[in-house]
Amino acid sequence: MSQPASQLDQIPDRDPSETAEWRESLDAVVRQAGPQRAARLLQHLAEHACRAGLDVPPQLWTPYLNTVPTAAEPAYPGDLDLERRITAYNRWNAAAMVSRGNQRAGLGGHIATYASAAWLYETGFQHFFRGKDWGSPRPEAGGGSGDQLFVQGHASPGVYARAFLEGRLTEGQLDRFRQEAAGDGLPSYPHPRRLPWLWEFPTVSMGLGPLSAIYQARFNRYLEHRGIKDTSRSRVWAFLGDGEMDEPESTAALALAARERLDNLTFVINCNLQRLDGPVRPNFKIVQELEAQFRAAGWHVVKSLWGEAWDPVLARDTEGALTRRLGEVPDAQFQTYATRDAAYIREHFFGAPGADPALRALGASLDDARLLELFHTSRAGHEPRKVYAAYRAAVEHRGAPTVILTQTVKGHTLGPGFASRNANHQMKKLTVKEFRALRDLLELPVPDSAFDGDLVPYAHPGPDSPEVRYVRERRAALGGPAPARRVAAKPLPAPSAKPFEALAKGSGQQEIATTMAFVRLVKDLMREKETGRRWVPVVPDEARTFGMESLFPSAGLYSPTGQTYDPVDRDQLLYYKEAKDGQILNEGITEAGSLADFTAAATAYATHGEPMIPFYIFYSMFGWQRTADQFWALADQLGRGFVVGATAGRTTMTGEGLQHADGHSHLIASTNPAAVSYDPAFAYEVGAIVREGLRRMYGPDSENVFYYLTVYNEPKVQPPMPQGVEEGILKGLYRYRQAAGTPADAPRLQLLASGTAVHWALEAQRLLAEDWGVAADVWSAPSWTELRRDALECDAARLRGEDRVPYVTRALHGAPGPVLAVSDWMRAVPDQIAPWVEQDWTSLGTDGFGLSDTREAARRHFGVDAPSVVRAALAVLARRGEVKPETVQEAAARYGLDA
Ligand SMILES: Cc1ncc(C[n+]2csc(CCOP(=O)(O)OP(=O)(O)O)c2C)c(N)n1
Ligand SMILES: [Mg+2]
Repeated sequence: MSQPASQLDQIPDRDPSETAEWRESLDAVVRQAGPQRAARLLQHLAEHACRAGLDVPPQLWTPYLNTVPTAAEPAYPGDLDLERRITAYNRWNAAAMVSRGNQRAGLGGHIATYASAAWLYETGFQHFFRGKDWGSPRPEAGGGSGDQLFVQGHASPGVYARAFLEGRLTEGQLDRFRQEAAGDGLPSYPHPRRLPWLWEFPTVSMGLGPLSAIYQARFNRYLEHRGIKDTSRSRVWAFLGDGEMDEPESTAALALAARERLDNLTFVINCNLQRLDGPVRPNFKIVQELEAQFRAAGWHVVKSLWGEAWDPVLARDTEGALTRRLGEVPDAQFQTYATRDAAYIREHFFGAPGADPALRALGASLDDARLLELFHTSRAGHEPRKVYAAYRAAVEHRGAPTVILTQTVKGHTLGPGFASRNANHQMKKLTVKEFRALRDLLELPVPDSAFDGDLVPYAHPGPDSPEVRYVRERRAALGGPAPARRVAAKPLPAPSAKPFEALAKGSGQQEIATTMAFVRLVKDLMREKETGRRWVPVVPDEARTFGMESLFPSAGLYSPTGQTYDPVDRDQLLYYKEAKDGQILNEGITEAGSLADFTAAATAYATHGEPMIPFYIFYSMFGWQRTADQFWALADQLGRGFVVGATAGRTTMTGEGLQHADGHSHLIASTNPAAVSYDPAFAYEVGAIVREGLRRMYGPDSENVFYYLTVYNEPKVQPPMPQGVEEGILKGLYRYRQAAGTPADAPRLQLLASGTAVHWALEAQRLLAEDWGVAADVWSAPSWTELRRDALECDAARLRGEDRVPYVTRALHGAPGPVLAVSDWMRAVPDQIAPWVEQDWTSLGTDGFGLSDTREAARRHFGVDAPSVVRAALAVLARRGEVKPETVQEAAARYGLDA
């Protein structure tokens, strides 16, 4: 029989008959021993070849079995008896705190997630997770970094329960779970901003945790390769839900993690086969799907599925019938087995029509008790030895990140009302009867008399009990408590004045865009002696757009493998220089990845005790609206750094059209309480803002904020900084140029503008004076958002009876005439301050979709160019009777506005 064409036919086969013999041997096995046997032999050979270092394609699937056989498991290093009791206390207290909160305050909470994951955490806490003092190379300098734990948000009650056992939290605090308003309560999920000494990483927005974890592991390497911190003893652990893996961000950076050989990273995916509404893959198998996905990406995959009870049964699976059946039963069916009696399991699992006789025989040999144990509870994720074996396999693996796919039962130990039930994610309390059953199962010394009606007590063995002593000893041996957040970083010295002076001088005759001004400033700051190396430029494949390629040869692009090729532009001054100690993180086209980079760098002051100064510069339109949730997580994680929306504005991106035309990011940014937003007009404003940002974020009383600046690509002559405007820049408003050349009794108004629109306002000022005899004062408003925030604070103070006047009201006080505001953003951006402006308020803006055209045409289209501003100004004045009504039409005709 002729063979179908093979890819290999293209290259000579040195021994075709040998090749044919191999093929025939395989055919013979299929004939004589069956396809299963042949497949098994092939898997053996593939594994063998891999171990021998042969370059063969990786297998994408393996059977639905544990990766590490029981016989190959390492000895368990802990006192299992004690650890069981400790886990029992944690299980109890986690369920108790949620139930009590629900009964007493009607609050929510999650019980089933931790119930399935208890051993995944406990084994880690007892034997793996390293605290901040672990092997610290320089304890005097604030200790090491320890491991970084991304805890599954809905498992947080278990982490709190453990902290209670350790004495890190009190009973009163457990009772204030989700009751934070009065102080000293516990946030629902991991929130560093809410509980900064415990949580390092906010996780509950599904998908952001796995993405951040990858970039965190990557940033740990970056710090090490750049000689900033020895992070070789840190491991990133990310605990994830199998349902969570459906979020696009969860898998977005898998390839990066494998490509960069991040063996300092472990994913633990709790495959309880359920998400919130029901099964994760009702008709398929989530573990197998994830295995293929991770293997294809190049990860080391450890499946940890079955508990020990399965071993003797699998040992009798000589024909592979059981293994096959386990591999074909869809997840939702398996979930059902976990809730049914032995007769159902016999009939549907072992005895389905057409079932393999060997499988039937195997089923018949198992008694009912054994069957229920196997199908109801025996999962690897509930057995510390199995979890330990999987974790060891992960930490010992070199050259690739590891994912542990561990199978559990959602709601394990909580009884038939919870375990494997579709609704269990949302169940917030157990009945007293269920608690009694839990107590008996866990063998906890909680007497009936301790129950207070429906309210169950917490359980604690006492601070000197063997359990607590053991926990403390283990944590001490592993370098202190976990999770833990600690800020040991010292303030950074202020940079020298020179780079800022350069901007304050103005650009003379030269036209430069504010994007370029920012990049030049940062280039100078990166040369600062003490702080220069702490800058971390992050850019998603737009460095050339922003004129940053001049940084390539000087700072270098970070690449853990250095540059293994001869770059095409080697002979050029600005060549594409990659280096192991490169400073720039150029991630390719991933705003999400870049923001994850930024977040790791922006929090290094806490995570690693090393303040870094990241600036993340992106295409304005693809920042806030695309990744606003990550900006929220950044704020939650108390990140500090500069976020720069370049090519900003709805009309400034000549010809790029509506997908690129950003007229609203400032509005989105205004919703993030940690974002200090600016829309500077001039280079000197950029300088003043960055200087103040450095002081506020890295100086002695550093604040947990990050700075957001929008910069433009429109070249302009940059004026020198006028005297005494610094405070106004930072507060958000100052008078830039008073009206001139008009009579004292001329009609007058105030033009407020931000960003590139200040130039239109200045042009309008000239036209109003020259063509219409109207006097306009021009104000620059670098931050509508900060003005509003100040006003909101003043309002609140006034409502408390204090006498505070908002800065914006004071600054404009007495300025004659109405106010007309204009910017390259939608009107709602400047309108933020309208309630606190005493004068008549009108605004112009770029509401609606953008379009592709020249700047001039686009500005005319939105009615924000200088002539449009003039007409609007005349209309406002006409309404007040200060100019003749006809002038409005005259202006339209004169400038061709309605043409
Ligand atoms: C982005 C996002 N979408 C939706 C939710 C709401 N949510 C919280 S937990 C959950 C189900 C989680 O299932 P899984 O990841 O499997 O975790 P498990 O509790 O089963 O371990 C959902 C939908 C969320 N927290 N974040
Ligand atoms: Mg799940």
